[in-house]
Amino acid sequence: MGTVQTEVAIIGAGPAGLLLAHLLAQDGVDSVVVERRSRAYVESRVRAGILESSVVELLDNNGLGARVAEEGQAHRGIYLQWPGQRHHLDFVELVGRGVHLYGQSELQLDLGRARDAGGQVSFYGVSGTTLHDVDTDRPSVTFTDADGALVRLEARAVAGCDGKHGPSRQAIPEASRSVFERLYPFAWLGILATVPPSTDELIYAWHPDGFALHSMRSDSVSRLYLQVPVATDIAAWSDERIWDALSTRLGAGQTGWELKRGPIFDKAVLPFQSFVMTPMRHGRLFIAGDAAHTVPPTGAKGLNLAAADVALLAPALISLIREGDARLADAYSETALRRVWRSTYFSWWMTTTLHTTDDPFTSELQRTVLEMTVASRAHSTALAESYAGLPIGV
Ligand code: RFL
Ligand code: PHB
Repeated sequence: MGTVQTEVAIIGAGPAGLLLAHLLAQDGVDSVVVERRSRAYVESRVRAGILESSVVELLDNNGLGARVAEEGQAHRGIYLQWPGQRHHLDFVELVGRGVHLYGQSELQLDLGRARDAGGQVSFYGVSGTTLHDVDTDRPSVTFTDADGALVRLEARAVAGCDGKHGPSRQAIPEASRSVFERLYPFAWLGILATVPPSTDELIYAWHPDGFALHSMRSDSVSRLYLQVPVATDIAAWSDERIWDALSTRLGAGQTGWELKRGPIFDKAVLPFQSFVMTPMRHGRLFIAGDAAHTVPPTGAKGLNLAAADVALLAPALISLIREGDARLADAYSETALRRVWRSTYFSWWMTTTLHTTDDPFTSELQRTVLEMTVASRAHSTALAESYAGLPIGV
C-alpha cells in the first residue's frame, strides 16, 4: 500500500471540498482531495444556481471572483407570484444586498482550475474510501485509486465534504450523533433548455396545479422547475407536457407575459429532504456541506451553506494545525449549526409556503402568507434577509 502524507485529507471534490482546499492553500496549508467520481463527471453535474452576496465576496477575496463577475448575473431580488398576481421583491432596496446567478458547474470549474494552479494532489475516481482513527491526532483515509492501487493518506485532520451519501458521516459513532429529518410529499422536475429566459430575475410561482420556478443559466439557457409527485416517472413528461404545465403555472397569457419555449437538453426529477446531523465534528473529523445537512432547493441555500461551512472550517483547521490552537475547531460545529438551522428553517418555510397540497385549509393559509409577504415591508424584509443571506460567520 502506498502512503501519502498531508495536513488535511479532504473527502469529496464538490464545492465544499474544493473551496476548503483552496482556502487552506491560501494560507499555505497542504491538503489532498479524494473523490469517488471522475473529474469530468463532477464538473458536468447540473445543480444549484444562486450565490449569496457574502459567498460572492468570499470568492472574490480569495482570487475566485473573476468569472463570477464576468459571466454571473447580479439579481436585485425575485418575483413572487400566484394566479393573477406577480410582485417583485427588491432585496437590494429591502436589505442592501442582492444575489448572484452563477451555475454550480461554473463554480466547480473555477475551483478545479484553482486547485490545478496550486499544484496540490487530488485523486479522482477512487473507491472504498474508509476513515481511520479520527478520534486521534493522526487520522488517516484509505482508498483504491483509479489505477487500482491501495493508498493510505495520513493527515492531521480529515474534512468530510462527501455529500449526502458519503462515508464521513458514518465515521462518527452512532451514539455520538443525532439526525433531524423532514421528508416532503413532492419532488421537482427540473429542465435546462436552449431558450433565452422569459424573465430578468427568478419567478417563484404558487399555483393550484403545483409550484413552478423560472430560473436561468445565461442569456441563452433557461432553467425551470415544476413541482411533481415523489414517484414521478420522467417518461410520462414529454417536452410539450412540461412546457404546457410551466406556461400555466407561471401565468402565461396574463398581462401579456409569455413563456418562451425551446429545446430541452436536460431533464431530471429531484427528491426533496431537510436533513441535519449534529455535531459536525468528531475528534479530528470535521463535516461540511451536504455531508452534514441537506435542504430542499426552494430557498437556494444548499451551495451557499456548503461555502459558509468551509469559510468557518478553513481558519479553524489553520489555527489547529499551525498553532495548535483548538478554540475555533472546538467552536466549529456550534457556530456552523446556527446558520445551518436558520437556512433549514428558511428552506422549509419557502417549501411549505409555495408547494401545493390537496388540503384547502393549507392553500388558504399559503395565499394569505404570500399576500402578507408582498403587502408588508416587515414580511418582505424577512424573506429578503434570509434569501440574500447573512454575512459569513453569522
Ligand atoms: P456535493 O456537491 O454533493 O459533493 C460531495 C462530493 O463527495 C463525493 N463523494 C465521495 N468522494 C470520495 N469517496 C466517497 N466515498 C464519496 N462519496 C461521495 C461526491 O461524488 C461529490 O463529488 O456536496 P457539497 O460539496 O457539500 O456541495 C453541496 C451542494 O452540491 C448542494 O448543496 C447543492 O447542489 C444542492 N442542490 C441544489 N441546491 C440549490 O440550492 N439549488 C438547486 O437547484 C440544487 N439542485 C442539488 C440540486 C443537489 C443535488 N444532489 C446532491 C443530488 C440537484 C441535485 C441533483
Ligand atoms: C437554479 O437556478 O437552479 C435554482 C435557483 C433557485 C432555487 C433553486 C434552483 O431556489
